[in-house]
Amino acid sequence: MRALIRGLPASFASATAAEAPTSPIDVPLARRQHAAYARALADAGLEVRSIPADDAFPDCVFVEDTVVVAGGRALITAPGLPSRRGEGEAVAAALEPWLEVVRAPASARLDGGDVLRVGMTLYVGISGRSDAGGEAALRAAFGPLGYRVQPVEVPGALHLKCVCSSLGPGAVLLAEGTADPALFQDDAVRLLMTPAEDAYAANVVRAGDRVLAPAGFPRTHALLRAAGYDVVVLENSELRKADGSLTCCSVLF
Ligand code: CIR
Repeated sequence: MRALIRGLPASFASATAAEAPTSPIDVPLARRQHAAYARALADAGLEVRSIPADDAFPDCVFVEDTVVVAGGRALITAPGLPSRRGEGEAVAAALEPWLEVVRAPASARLDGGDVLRVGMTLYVGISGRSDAGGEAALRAAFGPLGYRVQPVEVPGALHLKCVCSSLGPGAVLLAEGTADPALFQDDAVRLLMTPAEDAYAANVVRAGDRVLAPAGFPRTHALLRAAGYDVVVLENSELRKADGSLTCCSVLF
């Protein structure tokens, strides 16, 4: 498996945040945290490809939002935040050697952070960033490949994957008190629940046979370990200040 990541721009201190952080983003520390993340992906056996940052896009390190990959196809999204439109072009160029690249219409709103694939279902958060046009774009791109698209309301969260993430084929980690667990039952999933206070830790990256999880959530780490996962804990404080979680910084394909 490969992971596409993107460099952290010099402009990262001006990345978008729903709420101003209590202390400013420490860009050198953010770079070190991002480098440790890239190393953890490589150590888990993934072939890591990196594309250069573009300082014109302070949020471009959050490469997940620019593309949805399934069934050998890459849908370049139409990000819901106007300042992020245009980030996807470099991503399209990087993925073209491996995947069939298609594009969402400009009228749609769709962030990759809103899309969770479980088996042949693409769950899409209908959020402040993704709308019915984004859902339609997903259906147009992936319906012909056999994927079902299931919208999920995510009130109060930036993206669907702020409250859940994939733990590998047929397995999902979900924060209590957020999306309805029954939503996932059709996909015969193994569902693990994080306590509501650990909602941020519901976003993990399954990489090879490891699970990369954010530091500071020992209960969730213990829960994952008890379920048999090999957990790698990563510091993510500076990316979190810009509303970033772990999945945001890579696209696995
Ligand atoms: C944004 O507001 O778009 C970025 N500052 C954070 C994006 C986080 N992406 C993600 O959760 N997939």
